[in-house]
Amino acid sequence: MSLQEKPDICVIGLGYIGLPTAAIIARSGSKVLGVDVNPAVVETIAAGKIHIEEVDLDGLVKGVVSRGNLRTSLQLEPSDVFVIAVPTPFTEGHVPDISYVLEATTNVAACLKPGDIIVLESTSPVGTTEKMRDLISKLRPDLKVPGLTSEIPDIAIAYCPERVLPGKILEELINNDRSIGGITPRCARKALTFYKGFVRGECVTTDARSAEMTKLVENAYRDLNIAFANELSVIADKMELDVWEVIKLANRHPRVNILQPGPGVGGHCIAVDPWFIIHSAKDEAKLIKTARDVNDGKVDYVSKKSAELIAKHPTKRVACMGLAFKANIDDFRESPAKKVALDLAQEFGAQIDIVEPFAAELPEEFSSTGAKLIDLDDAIENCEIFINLVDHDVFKSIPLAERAQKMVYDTRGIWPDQPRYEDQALDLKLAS
Ligand code: SAJ
Repeated sequence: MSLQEKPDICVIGLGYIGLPTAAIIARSGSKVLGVDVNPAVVETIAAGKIHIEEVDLDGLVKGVVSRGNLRTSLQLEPSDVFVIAVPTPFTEGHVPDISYVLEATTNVAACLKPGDIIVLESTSPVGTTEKMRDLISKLRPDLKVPGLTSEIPDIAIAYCPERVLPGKILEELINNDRSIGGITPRCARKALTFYKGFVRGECVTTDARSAEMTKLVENAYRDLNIAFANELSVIADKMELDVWEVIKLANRHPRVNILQPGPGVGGHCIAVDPWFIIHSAKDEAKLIKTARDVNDGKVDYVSKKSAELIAKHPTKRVACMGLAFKANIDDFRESPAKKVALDLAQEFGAQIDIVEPFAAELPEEFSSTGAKLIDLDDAIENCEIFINLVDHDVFKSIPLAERAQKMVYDTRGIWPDQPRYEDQALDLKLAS
């Protein structure tokens, strides 16, 4: 695509969702313009490279950029479809912040022409798509907008949340079913035609508000189920039971499927989205709020329990295993593992070593703590206490023979055959 050629589709926001989406659409043959406010992101992608880690994304982006199907810019250009995939964080007091969505909408409004389709993919509080519509109507009184005209509207506006799992984004972008919520049924039909161009999963149409709530509900559902597992793990500790064994056995029931406990819930979705529901229905969202509290509380619980173990052994070197918010990715945002490791590094300084195969260096926050990033073999050779925080495959594959003598606090249950450190201490005492 030459610089002058009009794009078919503009994707606004080139992050974990926007970039893979832009690349997949470009692969299907459309001319895509990816737009981002960050010049470094725009330049990196223009050079056929990527600024995030995601399976197979590098090759895909390189291919579509070199074929001229994806180019990038800081500025929007007129096109037929606008896909908005910008962040929707929350502010102080867990209040949803949709300012990036409204800013993107303002920019889109300036480019619109009759026949265009605008789709919001960002996770958003219920009512956001209608707010976009109202903003467009205000900025472009020349256009007939859906829901506010008795005639056939000039444009279509819809909400279609992404539901892809980091680490499997490309696969899930194509194969997952999609909910497409139109401001009107006509809007939903228009957006459906667009998504059918690159999605293999079933695309189900609905209204915009239901689609917005569906996305929030999906992540709140998972948060709640993880909270159940995390609460069980704390109860099991108190009752001196092995939570992994209990869950494994309970899951043999045909209608029971308990998730896995861990050091808390991280990432920028599951720990965030339930707050959008709580914000809209504070008095009613009791379970959802409790789940958030349980999962956030688990991080502090793990920090405290780890600190107690380390304090008992002031001369032993400690390996904190992992910083990522979940297995096999390099994403440390809102990571419970990083929070625990930082708590321990701040309290115990140079006694703490960190093993994170997905990091080239420790995040900035660790700089004054004295903790060091070491490799796995160094940890196996020199550390006596292991605090397992992330279930990376490379950690799971360490054979028992290489770790049998370690004291382990395994918050992810990655080494089911590991002697529990209380028993191990007892065994060692009996043996001596
Ligand atoms: N976790 C546990 N125990 C489990 C499962 C997960 O402790 O049994 C933890 C993880 O370690 C991580 C956090 O929960 O810290 C979230 O991880 P995740 O794999 O459950 O989800 P995300 O945040 O990577 O992606 C979620 C997905 N939502 C659902 O599964 C309902 C994904 O499909 C969404 O697209 C994504 O949020 C999003 O963007 O909203």
